[in-house]
Amino acid sequence: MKTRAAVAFESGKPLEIVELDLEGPKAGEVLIEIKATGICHTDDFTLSGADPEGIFPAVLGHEGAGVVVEVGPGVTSLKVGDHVIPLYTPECRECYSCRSGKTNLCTAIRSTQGQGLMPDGTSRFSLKGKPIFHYMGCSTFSNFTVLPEIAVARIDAAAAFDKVCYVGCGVTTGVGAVINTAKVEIGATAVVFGLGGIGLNVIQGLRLAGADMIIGVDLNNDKKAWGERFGMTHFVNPKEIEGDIVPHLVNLTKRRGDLIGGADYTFDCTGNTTVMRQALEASHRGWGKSVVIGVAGAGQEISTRPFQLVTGRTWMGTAFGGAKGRTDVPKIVDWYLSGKIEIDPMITHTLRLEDINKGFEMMRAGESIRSVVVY
Ligand code: NAD
Ligand code: AHE
Ligand code: ZN
Repeated sequence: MKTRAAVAFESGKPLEIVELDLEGPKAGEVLIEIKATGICHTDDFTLSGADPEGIFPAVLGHEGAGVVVEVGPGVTSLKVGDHVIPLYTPECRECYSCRSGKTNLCTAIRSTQGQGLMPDGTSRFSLKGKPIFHYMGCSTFSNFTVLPEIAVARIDAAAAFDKVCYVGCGVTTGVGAVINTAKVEIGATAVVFGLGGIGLNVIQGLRLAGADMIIGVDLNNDKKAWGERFGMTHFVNPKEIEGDIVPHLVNLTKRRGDLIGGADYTFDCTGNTTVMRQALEASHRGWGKSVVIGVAGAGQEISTRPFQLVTGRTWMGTAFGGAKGRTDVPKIVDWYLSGKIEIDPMITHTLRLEDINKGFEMMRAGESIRSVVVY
């Protein structure tokens, strides 16, 4: 069949809208009509050429929602007409990692996924007979895409595609980082660095978990109102304070009777390795947990004095908010439907596929929180 897609032919170049050939689903796979897709900073990261796994030409996009239109042989858990969210972190429930119960990082198809291929080692997309690569196993910047059954979550059909597509990455990553990874408790203090599409979801996750003090840090003052909208209690622009940001935050989080200060939890949502260090060092001696969410480019490394860890801070990271996709994504969609979490106000722009490059530009300029493309 044919599918309209925004293709990344080369790193650093705008996406091009073309009609691709798409092979139907093979055994264990499903064909999905994507109805809407968000644009995440990670799509731009890969497009920029900074992703060690970046491979071109490819159909990017990993934050989608749609409908199953065909199932391949052997598919048992999905049927035509199901409303679904593609999962860049699948959940096979059979691999060693899934069975461990200790992680959401299913390993069943990770190696082919990282090579832009389906589990059988081939691509379903092509143009004039030449293969076009998949991306993060999802390729939601195509109107139709093929996914393995284990990488698809069935969701409530009452949920609007142009809103819950955001659960495919940003919402789950931010809220999940708080609940699944950091396991924040009622009354905690927290600092969130970077108030974009991920950071604001960390903030609403902290509100949901009952944190007392939620400090947002961003270089863009426009993000103050955004953070407050979802539960942020204090805002810091590092460019507008005297001196170093770390002692400033440590002092701000000092509670009565505490001689040293520091946040119980900190989250990096920038991908900047200097910020990651600041986040660790702003967490409390003895018990502070600092969660790396941001994705840093090829060759970049983090550093700190080991003493920071010797004195009881924990540096940790999270992918997809520690969520087990087929189990947790339907629940997060239900939280949205019941009003437990918000999505609509964060979707600042809704675009047609032809305008997808404008969505990237607005994200780079800090003008959008989430742009969603509808097909
Ligand atoms: P975004 O562009 O919407 O937001 C980034 C925010 O960080 C912006 O508000 C920007 O002003 C702010 N910022 C940039 N540099 C800063 C600095 N030095 N100090 C303070 N604030 C700064 O991006 P997003 O979609 O929210 O994604 C954020 C990061 O999370 C990206 O690196 C993305 O690749 C990553 N990500 C990771 C996962 C995961 O599973 N770990 C999932 C989704 C996204
Ligand atoms: N491919 C990159 C890393 C990119 C990365 O860290 N991806 C996150 C999801 S970001 C979503 O917006 C992730 O899930 N990672 C776990 C995994 O298995 O890919 C690199 O550095 O090679
Ligand atoms: Zn993402």
